[in-house]
Amino acid sequence: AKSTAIERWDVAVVGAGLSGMYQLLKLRQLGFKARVYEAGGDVGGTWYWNRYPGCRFDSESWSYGFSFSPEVLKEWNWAEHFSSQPENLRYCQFLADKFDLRRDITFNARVKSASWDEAAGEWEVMFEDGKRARSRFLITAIGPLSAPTMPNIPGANDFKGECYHTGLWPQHEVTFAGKRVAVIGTGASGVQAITEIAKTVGHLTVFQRTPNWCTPLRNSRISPEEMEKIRARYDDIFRRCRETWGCFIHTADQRNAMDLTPEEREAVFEELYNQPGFSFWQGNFRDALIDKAANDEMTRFVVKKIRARVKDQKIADKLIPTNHGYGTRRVPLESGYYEVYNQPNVRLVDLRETPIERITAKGVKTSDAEYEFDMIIFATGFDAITGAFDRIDIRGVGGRKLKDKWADGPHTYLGLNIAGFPNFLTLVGPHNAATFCNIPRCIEQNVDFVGDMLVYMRDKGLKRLEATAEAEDEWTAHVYDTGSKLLAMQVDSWITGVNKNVAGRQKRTFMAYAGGAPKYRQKCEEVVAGGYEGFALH
Ligand code: NA7
Repeated sequence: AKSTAIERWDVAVVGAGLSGMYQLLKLRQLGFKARVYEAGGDVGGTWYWNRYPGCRFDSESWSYGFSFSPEVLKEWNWAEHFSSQPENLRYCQFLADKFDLRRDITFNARVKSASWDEAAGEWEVMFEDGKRARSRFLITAIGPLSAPTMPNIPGANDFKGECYHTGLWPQHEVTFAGKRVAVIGTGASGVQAITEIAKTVGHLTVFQRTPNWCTPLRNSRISPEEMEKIRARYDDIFRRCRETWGCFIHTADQRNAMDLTPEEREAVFEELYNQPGFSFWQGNFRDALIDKAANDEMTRFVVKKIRARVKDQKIADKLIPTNHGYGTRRVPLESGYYEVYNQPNVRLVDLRETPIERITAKGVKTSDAEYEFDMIIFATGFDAITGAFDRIDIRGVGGRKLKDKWADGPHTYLGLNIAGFPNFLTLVGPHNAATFCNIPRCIEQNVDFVGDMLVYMRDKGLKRLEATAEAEDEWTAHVYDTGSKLLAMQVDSWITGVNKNVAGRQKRTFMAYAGGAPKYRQKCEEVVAGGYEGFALH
């Protein structure tokens, strides 16, 4: 180690994305000595790393921004209903400037390990450069989708041309004109990137392993006059977000799909399909993601839309998912995605028919052909939700590794703490409502909860918090119960914890919380009212 000086804090926070930034501000306001450690070179988290072309919100911008500061709501103007990554990053930087956050953030500090020192009642955090810090509390603000994964394809490092992962996109400008470009992966990132790249690319080849069900984003610009109208409605907007399951502005239609006549149902689908954002997914019939017959109807409607938009029906066949129904995986929102495949300079390679055998120095070799490229883009996603935890060697009481504890899937209390890991708080952690959320809405709730809890402990002279094993078992069982009815539980996805590129992630578990944010919030309020019920406080 270069330096032996150990920094000491009341609270260390890992990550300076939206959750880490708000947590820092809150801790500062409450009078705690806090430090944030961030692996990147600036604030922004997701919006710092995911600079790929086409990256933008799928949440309505004005429902996504933080609600805690009337000043921010007054000063910040959104330019589009679904804001793009450069603007989102500027928003994060605006927050950092406004609240002078950077003075308490250490950048380019990637945490390597964190271990609980029972004798001292402290966490010791070690960074990749050997530096160390100690704090009474350790808060992770490391995001649910922040550990990018490369495909487990032989030769993935052999390619000699330009090569990028969407989640680790470089700072420099990347151009596509006149180039032969490959995109591997068709999740939410791939769909956004493909659509944007297709506008300027020389020739594009998309390697698709599993097609996803995509519905239109329907983005538009916000004029200054419209922004003023939105600003006047902020109270209503955030109130609405607090009432809905995922804190989006969309509420499920309270009818069951099969109670309507086919014509009535079709009219509802048509109307939702023509509305922006997650309307079709989150605003659909209440049983559409639970009841197979209802889901089949919804799915059939989207098939029809895809077929109408793609000229060559053989290509449409490949773009239509066959192994899962609409909305049972995270729905990519698109702005002309299906039409991309009508372009003469775009080719779709179906990896179910012709799997990739290897990446070569010049391109990609499938079972039936060798393709040459100037650029390969990996839109292959993340080791979701627990992946960012697994990449840090986290050790609790008795040196127990968190990764081992979670080998069969996460076990947590409220998705915020883990038995055996005292004074460790996991914002937006697994089994937290924030995993299925218009995320800043849930971040605000998480951060406020944690802030209140630390103040409660300080006021009472308490120094150690830890979920009881019973509370954790009960919460974990409840989480699985909330997921049990979802058709999504029968599908491989990052929601069910399956990632074919990561060892130990082949079996389905459940990473999210499906009880909805209102129910989660209510549970947290009950916990507080009960004197932090379920936590052992000393
Ligand atoms: P996703 O949604 O996990 O998508 C990753 C995509 O990459 C998906 O289509 C995968 O196919 C594909 N993939 C992964 N590994 C391979 C290999 N080895 N070969 C071929 N194709 C592969 O990640 P995104 O970044 O798009 O989105 C993540 C979230 O970020 C998103 O849900 C939003 O909430 C924001 P598969 O389906 O596994 O067959």
